[in-house]
Amino acid sequence: MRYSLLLLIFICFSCQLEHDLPQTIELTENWQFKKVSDTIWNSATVPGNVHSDLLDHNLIEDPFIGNNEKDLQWISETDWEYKNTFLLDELTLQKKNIELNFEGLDTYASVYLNDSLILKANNAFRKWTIDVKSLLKSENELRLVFESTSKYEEVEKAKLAYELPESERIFTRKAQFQYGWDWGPKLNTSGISKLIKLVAWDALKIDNVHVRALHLTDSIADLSIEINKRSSVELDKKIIYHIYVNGSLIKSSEPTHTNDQQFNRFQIIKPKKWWPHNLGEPYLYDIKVIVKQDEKILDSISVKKGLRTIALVTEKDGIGESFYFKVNDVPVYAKGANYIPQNSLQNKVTDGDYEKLLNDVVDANMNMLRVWGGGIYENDIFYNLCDKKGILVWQDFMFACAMYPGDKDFLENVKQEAIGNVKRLRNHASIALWCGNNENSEGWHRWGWQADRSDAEKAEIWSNYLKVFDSILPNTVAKLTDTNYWESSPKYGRGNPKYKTEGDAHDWWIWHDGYPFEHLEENVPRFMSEFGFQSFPSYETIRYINQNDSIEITSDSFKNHQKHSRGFQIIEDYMERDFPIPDNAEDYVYMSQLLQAYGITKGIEAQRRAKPYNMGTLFWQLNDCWPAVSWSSIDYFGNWKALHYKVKRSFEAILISSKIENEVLKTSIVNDNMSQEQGILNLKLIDFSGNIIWEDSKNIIVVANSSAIKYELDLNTIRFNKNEVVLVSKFENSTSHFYMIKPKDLNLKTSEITKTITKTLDGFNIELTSKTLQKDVFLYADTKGHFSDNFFDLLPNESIIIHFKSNIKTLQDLQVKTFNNFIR
Ligand code: BMA
Repeated sequence: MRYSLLLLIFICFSCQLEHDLPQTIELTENWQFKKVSDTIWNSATVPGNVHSDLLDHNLIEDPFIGNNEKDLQWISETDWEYKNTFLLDELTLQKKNIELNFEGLDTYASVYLNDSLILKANNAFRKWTIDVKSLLKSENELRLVFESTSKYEEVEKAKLAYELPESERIFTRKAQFQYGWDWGPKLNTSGISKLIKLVAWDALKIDNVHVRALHLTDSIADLSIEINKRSSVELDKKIIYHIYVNGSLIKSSEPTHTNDQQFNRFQIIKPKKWWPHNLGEPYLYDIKVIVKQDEKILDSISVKKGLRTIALVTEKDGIGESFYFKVNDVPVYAKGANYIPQNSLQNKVTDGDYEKLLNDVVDANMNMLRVWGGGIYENDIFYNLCDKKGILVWQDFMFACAMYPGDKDFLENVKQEAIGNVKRLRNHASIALWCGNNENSEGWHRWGWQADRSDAEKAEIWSNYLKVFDSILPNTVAKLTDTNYWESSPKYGRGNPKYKTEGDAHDWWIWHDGYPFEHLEENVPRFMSEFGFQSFPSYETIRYINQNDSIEITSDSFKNHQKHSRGFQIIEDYMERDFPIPDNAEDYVYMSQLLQAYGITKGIEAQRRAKPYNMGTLFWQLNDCWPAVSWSSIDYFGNWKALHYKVKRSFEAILISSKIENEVLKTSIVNDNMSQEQGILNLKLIDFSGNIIWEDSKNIIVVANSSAIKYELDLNTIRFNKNEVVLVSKFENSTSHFYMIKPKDLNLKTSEITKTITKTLDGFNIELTSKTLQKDVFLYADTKGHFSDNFFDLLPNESIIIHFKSNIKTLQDLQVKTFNNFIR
């Protein structure tokens, strides 16, 4: 028999002190798995999932390559079994309390400890704690049987007299995108998705703390700390609570006997506030609670806490109702994107992946992400990084694009899921909003889901909706946090004219309904929580899908990575409107990325110009869960598409943004800073060889946190051809290039781009120059690396230096594309 290696983690902050701390053993080693119907066991990784385990043993092909996904559907229809054997020493066995914490089981799991059934789990979003003291021996076997979700879904479905939209996934509380989405594969996996911990303790254990800022000003922070603990026996001797802030003891409780929840208040004088990164420092305090009895430490807990106030402001006004976030009383314009799980097989996402993605978010001048409701409540590391980097999080509950059941068991399950996740996340300064669901309400009201149903049926389905989204979830959020709750995103579907005047909006007139991008300029809502457009991913990703060096985008296996039924055609239709259509795959990929960036930044700039009417824009979508053609700005392998580079510019704190209305050029300055800016606005109309056609400068004052038109020019007063010019505007460190007609109609010139490459410590500097304007210059290489800028314009006779960060010694395969080459 092989025994587990026991990983002992003692939470010990001072080894000189005597202690009786809870002991935690993570059961991560020596796991095995098999089909329930098989006899042969194979080693397994925990936390993990069955797809990853099968892949590790070469028992299946990589689901992310070609058409493999299709051949792997049997995995979800199979029951799987995991087991592990572990030893416990006498000291541990003698502890008064011993429990098993299952932090995540995906999904229908029967758990046996030494052949006794200890848990039947039915929610991948819940944590389960089971008292196992009486069952433990020195040698133990833990066995988990995961049954296919469809078995349970069939049973639940049969109980209803009607079919619910998006049945069957709605019956199972697990990541909904695993059933397939319009950007993701159908890989409904199962397994031990998070850690299993054995926790043994004698007198007392702290489960969690909740630190709240009751009152926060520049001079004082009044804080409360709620300590949720359990103690097994009447404490015969008194205990004392100590609170430390940044390592200094700031408060000790009176000695107490109590087993009740301890409620303490304390203060921080002249507190440093937490700010979103674009407005200040996202400062975090280190707050620690230590519980002692006679100088013996019983338990301790630490939290990193950002002190800020945050509120969603929804106030009736002359036009409708506002929708914006106030952080520390400052209205904050939200800039960012919608976030989906980073991998269909979550165990493949490393800490480094989280770090990289959130750095990419900060680099692109974003300050908010929406964790979308069809994925997962993210791991702690995600929120820790958002706290640390100053990224606000709009957190959906995990319900998307469907109507859900409302029976007693389902509701209770949802309630426990909400309590668990809200408690887990409520200390995070980054959490700005809890939102009930993604598009369920819009779907019910606008997607034909009510057709052919009796009034009674409709009433029942809607009342079940209200039970979850108008009762259980808001009540949980209100009871446990100070954070606002929003019932559904969007508030109104795009068929309702109010979508522009109230609440948040999803503008899918673009893409799904085929409206031209200009529609975004004419229709600005109060807060754009979704709008997007697809593009092809990087060459690296395409090669991976095809397992082929050439860029192939029409093969069957590649087409399987476009999950929107009309996706390819929609891209082509939009491209035809505004861009030339290249005749080879490599160029087509480039053009699709320019197209996506063109449309989305057009929307972002119109929305930012409309500040404060509009107070936020989150495009769909930041990232991918597998190699795909999708709406993402960063592809599965972490490569920035043109969109990510271009939103970085469109999200700068100071944005110069122009538009033409009735032949009048109107140049706005958007200022997201909290300070007033004063300086020279310089506008220059140049032709593509660099000749100045017109120029003007103006001293301007831009008030803090504002947007206003700062320059107007009647274009009829100047003689020029719109297809031969670019307007170059400068204010302080910001620059903008504004073209007056569609890219495909620009009369760009073809000329050489000269490049000089020099080695730097961490890569290369690439200096580029050209005699004529080069539009959307794209640098690429087969070697992995990151360009400091890309898809940029090179102005005539001006040199630009781009840094390529890479480990390689020589850069031999650098290639350049320019939009100029596509003008015929
Ligand atoms: C939005 C999202 C997703 C979807 C995307 C693109 O509505 O909420 O459901 O993937 O549109 O279609």
